[in-house]
Amino acid sequence: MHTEQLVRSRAKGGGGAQDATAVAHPNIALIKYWGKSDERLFLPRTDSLSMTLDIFPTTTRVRLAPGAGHDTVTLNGRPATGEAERRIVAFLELVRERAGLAHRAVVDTENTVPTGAGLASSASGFAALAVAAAAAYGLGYDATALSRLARRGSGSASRSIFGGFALWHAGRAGGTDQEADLSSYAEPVHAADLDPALVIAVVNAGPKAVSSREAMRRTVDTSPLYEPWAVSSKADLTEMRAALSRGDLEAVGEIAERNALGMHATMLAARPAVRYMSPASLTVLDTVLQLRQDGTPAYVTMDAGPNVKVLCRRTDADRVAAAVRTAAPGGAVHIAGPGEGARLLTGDGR
Ligand code: 2P0
Repeated sequence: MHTEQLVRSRAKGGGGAQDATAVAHPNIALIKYWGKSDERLFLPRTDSLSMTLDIFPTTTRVRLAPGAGHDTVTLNGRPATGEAERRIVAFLELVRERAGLAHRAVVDTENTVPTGAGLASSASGFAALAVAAAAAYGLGYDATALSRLARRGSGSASRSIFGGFALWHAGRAGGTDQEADLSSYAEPVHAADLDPALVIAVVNAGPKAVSSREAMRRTVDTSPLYEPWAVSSKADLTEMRAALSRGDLEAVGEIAERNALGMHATMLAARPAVRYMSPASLTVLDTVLQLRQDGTPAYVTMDAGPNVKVLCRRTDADRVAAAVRTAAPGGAVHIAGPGEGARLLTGDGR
């Protein structure tokens, strides 16, 4: 019997916890996910690789509500509305279809990411929701199946199922939906003796002008630099895996920096251009270059926003954070290390 059929028959027997709470952390990609080959199934164009953080957890409780006519979703104590609510309800629909159960749910999410920190809360959010909802509805999924499920809420959430470093396989679009869906999931990657830190410089807490979903779509559709980046990202990943396995922080940083700046180049060449870098971002980039020239291994990565994440040794993190604070006063600076994967806190609501 196929795993998902097995799981479904178990759920029909009422094996779900009915009430489950899970926690997950954000992740920062060192090899970026930028562009989809299938928007409906959330299949990325390229493989990506990230570090899960040990700060800013999201905690999500899912309780089945037999007899309720709709899902009730609360984010940080307030009813979810608009796009956020729509995405969570669509995700619950997928879980219900898999479980063969029609019960609506009550979802409570507490996000500790400071507002506007520029860290996609969708990664920790959908990882925590996937783990809690799978337990509540009795799917009985292993970590790989949870990673595939989390991917359907937000691509980067597939990586937050795992702690430390995680590689998300792009998989193969085409074929049947089930074949395509099964082909794309994350898995942990071993990194030898790296002791890394990510110093997160929040230079602008305002909302972003273009969502990452729209920006990556526009880049794939219109940027002449997209395909060259996708090709070079493949080579970056191979080199990154080798650098991680030998614990070479300088190489990890160099590869991560060029991969991220290359991704931003693809967006700058999109029509119309998407530009997330601000003058304050460039100031932090200059500071990191200076740190490097002065002998501290420190490397930047940036996502779909102006904030800058600096990869360095944990022993250098306080010094790097101080330099960044001086260069970009007024913004918050956070220091993160490698964190744990998503996990269930309670499976039965007790
Ligand atoms: C990443 N980002 O690899 C890349 C780099 C932003 C820049 O994953 O459309 O919120 O929900 O799959 O996962 C942000 O995109 O997008 C992201 P969807 P997601 O971390």
